[in-house]
Amino acid sequence: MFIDQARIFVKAGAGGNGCTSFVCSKIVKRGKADGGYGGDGGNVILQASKNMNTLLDFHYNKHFKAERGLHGSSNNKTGKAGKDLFIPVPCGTIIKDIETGLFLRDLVEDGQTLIIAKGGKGGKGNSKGRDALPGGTPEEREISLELKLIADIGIIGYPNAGKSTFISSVSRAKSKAASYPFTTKVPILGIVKHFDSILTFADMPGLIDGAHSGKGLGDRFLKHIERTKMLLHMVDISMVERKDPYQDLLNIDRELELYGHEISSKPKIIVFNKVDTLQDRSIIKKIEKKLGQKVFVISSVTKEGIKELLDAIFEMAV
Ligand SMILES: Nc1nc2c(ncn2[C@@H]2O[C@H](COP(=O)(O)OP(=O)(O)OP(=O)(O)O)[C@@H](O)[C@H]2O)c(=O)[nH]1
Ligand SMILES: [Mg+2]
Repeated sequence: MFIDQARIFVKAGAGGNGCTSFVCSKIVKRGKADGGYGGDGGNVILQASKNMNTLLDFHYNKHFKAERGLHGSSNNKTGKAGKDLFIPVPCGTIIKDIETGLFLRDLVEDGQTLIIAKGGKGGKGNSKGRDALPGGTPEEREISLELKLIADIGIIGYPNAGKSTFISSVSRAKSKAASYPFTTKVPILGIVKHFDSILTFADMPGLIDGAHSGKGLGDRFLKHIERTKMLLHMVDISMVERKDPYQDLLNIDRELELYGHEISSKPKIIVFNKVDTLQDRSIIKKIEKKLGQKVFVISSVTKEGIKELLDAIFEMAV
């Protein structure tokens, strides 16, 4: 399941207490102070990982706690520090503090980290000629995680246009394709290699009229194309006798514009899919003329036009 929002509680480890101890012998009852320091508590650290693509885990597991530091002991022995707790999150996770509403960080690159709760410092022992101190208090906070996918190309269009068939034909992504609308329920990422270059494509659930205001969960999905460099707008040309592809393009463009967040100003390639079903292709020229823009004509089934399309996408986006 793809989940793109979560709330979690994080608590770092407490610092270990400093120790009060004196060297004793048969003669000297209370000799030199030798109480060791307490160990530092472990931090809680969020770390972006390219191996994760959903926040689903955080719906089952909401509480995270790092190890505490151990107390100091006699003979100047420092307590063992608590281990840091690393929490992997998908690349593209935006972190906010719930209490203050403050934006904390956007973890984008694989391996990037954020210390989200600092462990308490270990307390000083009495060995330095002063009283021992207790361990420091660890930080704790409630945070929200919001995933906005990181992909180069967003594949958008009405349901059933052939978006998933296309991504499955050019990448190893297994995006279910079927002859009914709304087959794709969550964005699916696919890595496409073309000659020596690599781009990540996001196969989006189909958009419908009113998507910008939440129809068909459109607004939830549109946010995942906010960070793409470019859009690939796919239209089902086999429907030409029943549906006007030109109007389809305008309708979806309008949704992008109404959604905002500058997604309508992204560079866009228009693709007419399912050309294998057309007897008469003259309609394509007519629509191109109306649009004043070149459209790419492909068949994800026969692979016609796919190479030319990838050439153009990679030329524009790499
Ligand atoms: N003839 C033909 N059929 C195609 C082509 N591409 C896709 N299809 C068919 O069109 C139907 C819809 O394909 P999908 O890839 O599921 O479409 P989608 O745009 O991902 O649909 P949603 O996930 O519902 O938005 C399936 O039955 C595909 O087999 C094509 O190039 N030619
Ligand atoms: Mg699909």
